[in-house]
Amino acid sequence: MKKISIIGLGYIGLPTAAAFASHGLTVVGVDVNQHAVDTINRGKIHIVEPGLETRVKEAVHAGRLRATTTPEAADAFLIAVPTPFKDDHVPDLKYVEAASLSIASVLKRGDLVVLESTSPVGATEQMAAWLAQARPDLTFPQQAGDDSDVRIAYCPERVLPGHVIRELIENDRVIGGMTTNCSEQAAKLYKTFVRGECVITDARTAEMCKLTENSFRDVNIAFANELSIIADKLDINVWELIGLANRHPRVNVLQPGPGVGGHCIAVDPWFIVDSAPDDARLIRAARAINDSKPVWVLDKVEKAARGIKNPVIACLGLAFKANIDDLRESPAVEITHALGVKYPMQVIAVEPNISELTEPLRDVVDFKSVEKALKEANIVLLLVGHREFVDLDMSLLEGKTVIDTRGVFYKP
Ligand code: SAJ
Repeated sequence: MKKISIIGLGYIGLPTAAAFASHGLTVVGVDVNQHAVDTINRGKIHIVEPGLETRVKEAVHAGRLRATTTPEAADAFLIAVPTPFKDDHVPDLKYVEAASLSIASVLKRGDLVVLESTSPVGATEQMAAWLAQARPDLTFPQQAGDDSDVRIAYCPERVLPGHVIRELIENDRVIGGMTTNCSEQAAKLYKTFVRGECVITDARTAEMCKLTENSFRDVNIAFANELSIIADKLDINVWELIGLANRHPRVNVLQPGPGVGGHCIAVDPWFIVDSAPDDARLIRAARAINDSKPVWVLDKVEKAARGIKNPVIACLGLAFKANIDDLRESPAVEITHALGVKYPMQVIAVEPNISELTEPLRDVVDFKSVEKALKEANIVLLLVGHREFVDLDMSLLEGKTVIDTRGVFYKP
C-alpha cells in the first residue's frame, strides 16, 4: 500500500491523514471545502485539536500530504464524512453516498475502500451497492466474495476530541470487512500506525460496536442525570452521593451535567433506535432524559430568579465539555440562549476558551470575564467544568445564589 486517499478532512479524517503520512505513506486528502483544502496545503489546520497542526505541517512540507477537492486514483480510500440525522432522527447517509460516488470513477482492481464514519447497521453494504452500481466493470464483495476486485470494510474511529493524536495510535481498532480478505487488507493498512490491537469482525458488528460504545455512555450519563433530579428533590447532594456509591467495587456512576452535547453521544443512539424502534426502549429513554436536562436546569434558574428583585445571571461555560472551545451542540449554549431571551440584558456569558460570542447568542447575552461577571451577578449558573472555574476563589460566590450543574464547587 503506497498511496492512500482520505475523503473528508474533518476532525477524524485530517489526523488520520497526518498519521499515515508520518508513517511513510503518500496521502491525498479530499474535501469539498475549498477553504479547508487551501489551509491544509499551507501546512495549517481549520479545526482545533492539540498537536495536530505540527503534524500536518511536517507532512505537507515533506511532500507526503496534499489536499484537493477532486478525488484521484489511490490504493486505498478511507471515507470519514459526517453522518447526521434528519429531523425525525432518521440517519442521513447523503454524505457517504456522495463520497462513494465521487471515488467510484477512479477505483481500480485491487483497491480497498474503508468507511470510518459512524453509521447505522447496513451502511457498509449500502456503500458497496452504490459503488457496484457506479462501476459495473469491477466486482465487489457482495457478488464475488473474497475474490472481488475491490475490497470493502468498516472501521469506526473512537478517539476522544482533545486527545485525538494519542488515541488514534494507542486505541484498539475494530475492523469489519465484508469478507475475511477485506478485513485482513484493512487491518494491514491500519497497522501502519496503530499500536493498539486491530480486532477483526464483520461489517455489521463493527457498525453496531461503534453505536454501542456511545449509547453505553449516553445511557450511563442519563442514569446520573436522572439521579441528580431525584437527589435534588430529596435534598441530597448528588456529587457526595455518587462519590459514596462509587466506593462500591462494582459501581461506577458517571457525572450528571446540564445535558449531553457534542456530535457523537447525543446522535449515535438514534441510529440504534431507528434500526429497532420497538426494542430500543432503554436507549430511547436515555436520549429523552439527557435531552430534557437543559429544561430542568432552566426551571431551576427561573425559580431562583423569582425570589430576586433584579436578577443578573452569570452563565459559566458554553462549550459542550470542559477545557475545549467547541460550542456546537452544547447544552450550555442552549440554556444560556434561552435565559438571554427570557431575561434580556440580565444574562452574562463567560467562556474562557473563546474571544467573542457569535450569533445568535451575541444578540441576547453579554460576554465578560469570570471576574467581571461574578461582580455583577446575583445568580451564578455553572454549566461547564473548565479549569478556570474549578480553581475559582470561592469567596467570589459569597452571597449569591449558586446553581452548579457539574458539581465543580462541591469540595468534599
Ligand atoms: N458528559 C456528562 N457526564 C459524564 C461524561 C460526559 O454529562 O460523566 C457529557 C459531556 O459534558 C458532553 C457529552 O457528555 O456534553 C459527551 O462528552 P464525552 O467526553 O463523553 O464524549 P465525546 O462526545 O467528546 O466523544 C465520544 C467518545 N465516546 C466514548 O467515550 C464512548 C469518543 O471516544 C468517540 O470517538 C466520540 O464520542 C465519537 O466520535 O463518537
